[in-house]
Amino acid sequence: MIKACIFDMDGVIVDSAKYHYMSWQRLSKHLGFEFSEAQNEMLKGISRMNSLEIVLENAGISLPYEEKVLLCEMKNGWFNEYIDTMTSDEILPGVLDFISDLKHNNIKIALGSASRNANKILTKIGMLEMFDAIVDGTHVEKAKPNPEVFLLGAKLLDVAPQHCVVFEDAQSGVEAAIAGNMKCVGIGTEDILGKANFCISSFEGLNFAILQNKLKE
Ligand code: B16
Ligand code: MG
Repeated sequence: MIKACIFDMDGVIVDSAKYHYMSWQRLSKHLGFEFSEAQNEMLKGISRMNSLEIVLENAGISLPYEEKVLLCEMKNGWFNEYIDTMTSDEILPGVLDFISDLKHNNIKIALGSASRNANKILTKIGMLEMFDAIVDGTHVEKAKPNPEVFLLGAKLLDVAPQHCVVFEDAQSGVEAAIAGNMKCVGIGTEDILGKANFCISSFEGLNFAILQNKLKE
């Protein structure tokens, strides 16, 4: 029985991944190397510092922690310049209709994101007030695939994990949902998100009745 839905943010509610990509690219250029879209794929759902470590490792660079903190701040400054321009136009297709249908069915909703900028992004796109609970990178210590972010969301909603469905676009997020004993819908393709209960390419056409049926299959 589904009582709550927990949404990842980047790649599920809004495509902020393109701004992360532009910011990592700018940082790579600053450091004197190239950064490809394929490399950016590997950073989905990964925390800021862990992302930087992957970027540096790919370039064969090793730096002391203090310098990495400064680089994270630089990347985040650029990322914030980009997200300052965001509007509700950037909400991904079908998201608002699906959330509205969940609310009509008395399903609670939470955000479960690794981003420390989630509050600002949700404010920019006008969705901050829609969630019954918001858990982001400022509330948790352990990054996905650890289930902490989703378990805290379920706790704040006062719903047992087995009655929660997580919506995720990153492999680490799907693994986190499973580790938390929750159902999971992958936003993307099965080759990457195959561990999810099922995958969709977007929320367009999805409603609570279809969700329930698909999870019973
Ligand atoms: P920030 P999600 C994640 O958001 C992004 O997918 C990932 O690329 C980013 O590095 C991470 O948030 C941290 O973001 O730098 O804003 O704290 O998919 O978990 O909503
Ligand atoms: Mg994501």
